[in-house]
Amino acid sequence: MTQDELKQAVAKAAVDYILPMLEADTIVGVGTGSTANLFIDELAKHKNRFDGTVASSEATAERLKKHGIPVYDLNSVDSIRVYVDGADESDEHLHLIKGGGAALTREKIVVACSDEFICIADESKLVNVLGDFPLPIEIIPMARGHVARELVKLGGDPVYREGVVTDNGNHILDVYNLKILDPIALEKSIDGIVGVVTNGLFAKRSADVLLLGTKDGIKTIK
Ligand code: ABF
Repeated sequence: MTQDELKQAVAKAAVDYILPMLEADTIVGVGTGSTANLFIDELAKHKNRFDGTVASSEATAERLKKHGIPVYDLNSVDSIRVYVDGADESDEHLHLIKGGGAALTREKIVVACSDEFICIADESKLVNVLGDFPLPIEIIPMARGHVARELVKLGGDPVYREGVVTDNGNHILDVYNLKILDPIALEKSIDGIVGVVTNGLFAKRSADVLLLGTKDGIKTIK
């Protein structure tokens, strides 16, 4: 199976996984990226089974609206039953690297407000040690130099993501050559750097379930 076929399979598996959770007043949190887009297209087939969604990016909100799925402002909903999103890497403990799609801040906010976080990915995303994928960091533009210098002290090689402005008007540094042996500790260290808005380690609050699309079928990792 191709990577796209694996993404399609895991997107459908995610809809099947959450269907029993859905009630008339249920709000679903929706991630960003190509796997999340396939999830949206599958979810649309059941849009009458739940109330609506909270989106993790403008791109996701637009796709949901095109399907006629209500998109609510996070501040107007009481709770989010489940959040479904992709990732760039996951280790076996469901610690994630996210942010390749530059949506990490709103993703992390919606994760924090969700009862359950289902990560969906193809098998290429599962790694033993996080860090082969460069760690995205959303930063306040004026602090780029300061944050970069602090990241070097942590052992990384930060690279400014040219031409990208996030939905929040901020910039991204991608940090290469990190061997992330303690994701929670590194997430806390980076969060302490003045000028950092969000870092792409989702470890303090990891996924609850990883649905992994593999050539041998869908694996459920908890
Ligand atoms: C998003 O999913 C981002 O955090 C991450 O970069 C992306 C993975 O994209 P894809 O599903 O296209 O591989 O949540």
